[in-house]
Amino acid sequence: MKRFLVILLASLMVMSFAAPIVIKSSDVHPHGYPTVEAVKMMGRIIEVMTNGKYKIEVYTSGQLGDEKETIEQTIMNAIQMTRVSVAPLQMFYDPIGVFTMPYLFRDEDHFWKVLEGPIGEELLKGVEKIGLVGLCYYDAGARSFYTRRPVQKPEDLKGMKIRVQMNEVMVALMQALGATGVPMAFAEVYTALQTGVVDGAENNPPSYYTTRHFEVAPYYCLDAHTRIPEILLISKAFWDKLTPEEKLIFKTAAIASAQYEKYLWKQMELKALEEVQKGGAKIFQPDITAFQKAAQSVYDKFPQYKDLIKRIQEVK
Ligand code: GTR
Repeated sequence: MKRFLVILLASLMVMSFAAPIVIKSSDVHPHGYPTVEAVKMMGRIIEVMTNGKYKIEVYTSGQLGDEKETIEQTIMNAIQMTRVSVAPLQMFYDPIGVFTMPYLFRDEDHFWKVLEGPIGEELLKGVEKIGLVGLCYYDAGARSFYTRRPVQKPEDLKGMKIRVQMNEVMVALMQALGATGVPMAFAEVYTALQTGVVDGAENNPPSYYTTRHFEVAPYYCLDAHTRIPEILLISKAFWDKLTPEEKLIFKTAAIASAQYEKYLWKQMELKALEEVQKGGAKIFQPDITAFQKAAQSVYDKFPQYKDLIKRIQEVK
């Protein structure tokens, strides 16, 4: 009995005093942004449920690099997690690029039915081929143009240089609209807009607001051309070392964090639209069908997505 107690006490001490295994997680956004807060919340759940064995440290505002770089670091397990847009992930795993097609989803409800249904699951699973495990998707609303000069219809974009994410579909979309897509890291966009290296960019209201891009590109045309989800990725090399029970804890915590992110997102979206207007931005609600028509030719350029697109459209 005494021996048993000694062993029990000794193992309890190991559990509570062993240094936690630190999981480095990257995000290009600052503290307070929904994706960042969601990953922190996931970390708290994991810490409690594993008795402090794991601890997630979120490195914000692109401290660890841009999205392409942090995807590479996560594949190599130099960092363990990264939260990115699926747009730059297309370079590594092409099928997921289907989610960057313009006007792919009928509305928000359709978007979540696809992401949380078999197609979303299949593409999350697909990233295992490149050494990553997809934990969950996060909301990123819809992306729209913001420019230094007003844009109200597709023709207004003609000849403009528009910063895009590192993604082929976005470059093709700009071409279809008569503009030139300039792929560039997120952190460089403010200066590029300020100095006129680009005439505009495109993003959702929370990103437009927190980056303060509205100060240098004050015309926001809500054409909602894409609905590109965020994705939370963990290194497969790290994942494979977890026990089945730990994997379940991580997955459950990720799903909980996704629910939390969706809730934070809704609040942030409203706040962002209010704040950018207070800061001088002019919001324009265009005739979306004109943009939709102009974007149509992008579909011929990506025949590899034909089957997936058909399946996505069939989701009711
Ligand atoms: C944001 C997204 C980021 C990043 C950024 C960009 O909406 O949350 O992950 O992809 O857009 O445009 O680079």
